[in-house]
Amino acid sequence: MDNTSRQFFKRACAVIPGGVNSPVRACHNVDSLPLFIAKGQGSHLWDVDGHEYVDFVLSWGPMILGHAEPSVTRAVCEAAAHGASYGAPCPDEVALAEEVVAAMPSLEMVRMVNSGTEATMSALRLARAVTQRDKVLKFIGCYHGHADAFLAAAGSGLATFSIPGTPGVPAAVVADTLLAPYNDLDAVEDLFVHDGEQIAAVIVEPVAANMGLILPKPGFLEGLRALTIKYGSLLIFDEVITGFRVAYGGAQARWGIEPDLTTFGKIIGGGLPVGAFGGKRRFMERIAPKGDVYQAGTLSGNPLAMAAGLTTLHLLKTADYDALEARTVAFANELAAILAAKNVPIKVPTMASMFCPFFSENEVTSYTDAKHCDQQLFTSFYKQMRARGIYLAPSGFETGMISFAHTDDDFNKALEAARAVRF
Ligand code: KE4
Repeated sequence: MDNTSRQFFKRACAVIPGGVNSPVRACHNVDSLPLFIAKGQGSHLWDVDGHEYVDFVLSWGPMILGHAEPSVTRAVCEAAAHGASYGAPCPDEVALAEEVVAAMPSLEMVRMVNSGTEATMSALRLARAVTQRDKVLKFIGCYHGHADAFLAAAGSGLATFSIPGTPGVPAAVVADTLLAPYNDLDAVEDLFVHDGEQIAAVIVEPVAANMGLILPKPGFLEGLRALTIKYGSLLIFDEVITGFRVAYGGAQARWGIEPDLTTFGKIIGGGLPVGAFGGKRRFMERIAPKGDVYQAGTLSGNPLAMAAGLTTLHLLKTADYDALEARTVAFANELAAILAAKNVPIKVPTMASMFCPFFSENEVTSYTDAKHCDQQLFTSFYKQMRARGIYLAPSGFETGMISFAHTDDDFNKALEAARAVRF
């Protein structure tokens, strides 16, 4: 068993809340202890006990090229040899900003930050300043990082007001956060009819990946674009996961929709801490020091993270996303067939190189649907797959990720492990 992980976890729990630096890593949702990872290489991870795994988490998205990709590693090492951070502009932050802007027609400028949370927090502040409105509309089950305004839960009954989703968030802060079910355009229209003149922005995961993987219904994103234009609100696409994952140009390229602001994270840092938010010049030039909307960060644009992100995007620009998607679909379909043969309710939707095993009879189109999936079956599946060297996201409310480094052997090993699962 994972004795060394167990020992590390015991030590960690003495000095780190819950023994982890981000809650989902604690594996509470799957009644397991976290594995402490010693190294990653390509599509594989090794834990501190020497066990090898095929990795379908990929650090929750960033590692689309696989772990320790040689060019990315070399770029980071070379940058590190010149110093880790200057607190001053460096050439690579200009180059990375140019690459991100060039990737999406909706972008004219971006600001680098250090996480997706910072990106969405800053984008909301900008939207509120630009529109001089306070309310933000988000979708139940979508996650945009842990800034207070987004940690809202649905109020009781039919009330559209939100209540704090966690202690420490003042009710006043989420009073301006409106909630609607994902894929429910009628609910969004009702909120706009009622509050439209006060809504600064709608923020949405164009493909929801934080309640399992839920695709937008036909017309949903287009409807959000039309409503935000009609009422003078900004549309924020949170592409922290989908950016450079579902296409080089992100979900906005796949759906042909230009949001007003876009937030990024994960892939644009190549595994190092990077986030970004961007949009048209008329919006972004409101950001200090050009404009009057304050936003800052000591390590924003630091040379190491920029080198990792820039090298990653350079490699992705010529990568075959269609081939990766085809491999993902083939794997997910075979996985669904194997599990269905075990007489369990199973759906395995995909989007580009993302997949998600929902133990459900029905298609999952909202957080309510996702909550009705059988989490006990997921936990049993997770544990048996991990015991056979397959490293899945430790929650039925996360999404599986596939990299350009995954091989046929990796897929066959995962399918073989799934065949051996007993429910
Ligand atoms: P970070 O602050 O964790 O870099 O990004 C927040 C964020 C923003 N927007 C979306 C769509 C996101 O998915 C995230 C973070 N994703 C989760 C995994 N689903 C991070 C994993 C974790 O919290 O440890």
